[in-house]
Amino acid sequence: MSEEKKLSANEPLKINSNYLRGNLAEEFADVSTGAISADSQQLSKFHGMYLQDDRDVRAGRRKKKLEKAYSFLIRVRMPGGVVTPTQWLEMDRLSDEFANGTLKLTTRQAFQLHGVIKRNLVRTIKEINDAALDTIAACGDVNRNVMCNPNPHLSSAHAEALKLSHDISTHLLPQTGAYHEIFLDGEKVISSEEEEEPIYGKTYLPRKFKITVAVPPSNDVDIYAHCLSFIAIIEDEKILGYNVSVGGGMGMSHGQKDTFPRLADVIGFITPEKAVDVAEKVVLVQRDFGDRTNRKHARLKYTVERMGPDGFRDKLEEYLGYQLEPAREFAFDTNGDRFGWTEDANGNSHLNLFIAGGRVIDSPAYPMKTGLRKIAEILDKGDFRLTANQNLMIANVTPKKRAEVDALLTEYKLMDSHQRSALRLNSIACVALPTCGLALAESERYLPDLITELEESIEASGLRHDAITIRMTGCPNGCGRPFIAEIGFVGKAPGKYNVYLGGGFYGQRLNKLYRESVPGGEIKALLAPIIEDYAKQRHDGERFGDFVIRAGYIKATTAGNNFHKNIS
Ligand code: SRM
Ligand code: SF4
Repeated sequence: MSEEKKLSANEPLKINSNYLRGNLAEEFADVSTGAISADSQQLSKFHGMYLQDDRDVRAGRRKKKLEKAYSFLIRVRMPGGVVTPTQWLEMDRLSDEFANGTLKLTTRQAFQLHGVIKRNLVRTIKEINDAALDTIAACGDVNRNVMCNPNPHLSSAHAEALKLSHDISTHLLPQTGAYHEIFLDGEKVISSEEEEEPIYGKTYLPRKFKITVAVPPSNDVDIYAHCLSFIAIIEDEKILGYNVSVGGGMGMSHGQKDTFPRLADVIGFITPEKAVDVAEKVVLVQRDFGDRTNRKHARLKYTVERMGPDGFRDKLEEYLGYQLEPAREFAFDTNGDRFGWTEDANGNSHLNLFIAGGRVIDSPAYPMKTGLRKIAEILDKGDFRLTANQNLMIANVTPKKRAEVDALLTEYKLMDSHQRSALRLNSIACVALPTCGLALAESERYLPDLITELEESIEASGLRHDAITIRMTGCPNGCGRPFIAEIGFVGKAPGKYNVYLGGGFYGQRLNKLYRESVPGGEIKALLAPIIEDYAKQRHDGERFGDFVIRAGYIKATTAGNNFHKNIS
């Protein structure tokens, strides 16, 4: 990195923040405005919140010369996405008392509350902590929520993988007392001399950092889209160790060629006891070599791209003081969720429920939120597990409780959503409007309707039960990981989307731009002939993403690291 280049504005802000305190406490206490200053907006992210405003009412309020309708998004850190029924009930309560009455299950297995006004912010965070959850490092230039495959019935290896996600998350937590001090009445640290951030230092990371732990054959956590991943290598239900992958990421900006989505590279294998150390050292390499001059170029994926995967591994090994072993063989078969009930060898049952857009909400026709609350109320054991596809698993239901849960599922119509097409069950939509300040177009509020339109072609072509991954985001930041979907829509302007085709079914290949700025109303006409062609011409078992390449709708991506990554 050239030394003459000016550091990005966030760098001095972090240094001068007294370990992420800044003026946050004072500004949260000031109720004369619903907002906080630009600097505080940056710092508050490290503590798991974003200032937003309701974009649906922005223009109306501007006309009336009113302040924007400000509120906060709060994101909860919960490694592997697992919470107890009691914690679910608490989040449900908080969503009604302090937020907009909905719970958002994110693409990274976390809860989000939207619409928390400043006056209630500190109290909400405190009550989240009372439920033994927290929002530390859920956002900001640090390691975020560590993801993990949520299927406890897959094998006993799962528990070990989940434990690793917890261990990594804990190890990489910022050490500053700022969070406790600001939100939990923690004791004030008088001098910052007393504090230290042994891993991050005063400037934390150049940018956000994301880790996943995958248990093949499921790639539900989408390892290729993340900075660092650990892929469990399993023999006889035992984890022998992990393949390590680095340098994935989705975000790009329209028209800026030096920003791009990138698939992670598998760089080696390690035994289980080394995983936390490897996570730390990858973070340290990024801390020291990531680009701190340009936030649009500061993610680990650009560091790996610049050094090359081999160069990055060499540097990592220097930091580790030992070498990675050659990567071991592994195979993924999907990045989606498997829906419905499954039973494990102990007789416990696990239910994976489809939650459109991850939004837990009651509607008169579909009282989902109430139904889930009722289930949480009767569960003595078991847990709620958020999946990386914005869905929900109710896990470890004992045989004693199964009939009661089934009755509630029927009463609250919770299984109805499974009667939909496999296309819908494999969909992801990011939040976008009205809360996301970066959205260029609708996503969560639009994708369900678009899928209804596409389902006409799907049904007519006999593809109702054929899974095709379909993902939409309101802008190219890629929060729904659209660039690895077989069909991806990325907001370009209000009502207009770039349409991408040809991603790999298990997230192993980037898709390619098929058509630019397509009005939403024209998408069905654009895709229906391709869907019909696929139904007629596909080879046995051929995936939609593979078909569109073979049939010549798009050219195969050959650049960079973009192709099939399973080691064979
Ligand atoms: Fe994201 C920013 C929502 C997963 C890439 N993301 C945002 C913000 C906070 C907008 C902002 O900065 O003002 C969005 C808040 C919207 C709202 O109202 O809730 C937002 N991101 C989300 C969530 C809630 C989408 C969802 O519908 O589930 C996901 C929360 C995950 C979590 O629990 O931590 C979410 N974001 C992702 C992912 C997917 C992933 O990590 O698996 C990505 C792509 C992977 C990656 O990081 O490359 C992603 N979000 C971004 C980016 C682009 C980063 C980049 O490298 O360029 C931004 C913008 C930024 O950071 O400047 C962003
Ligand atoms: Fe907002 Fe864009 Fe992320 Fe969607 S992809 S939530 S529009 S930042």
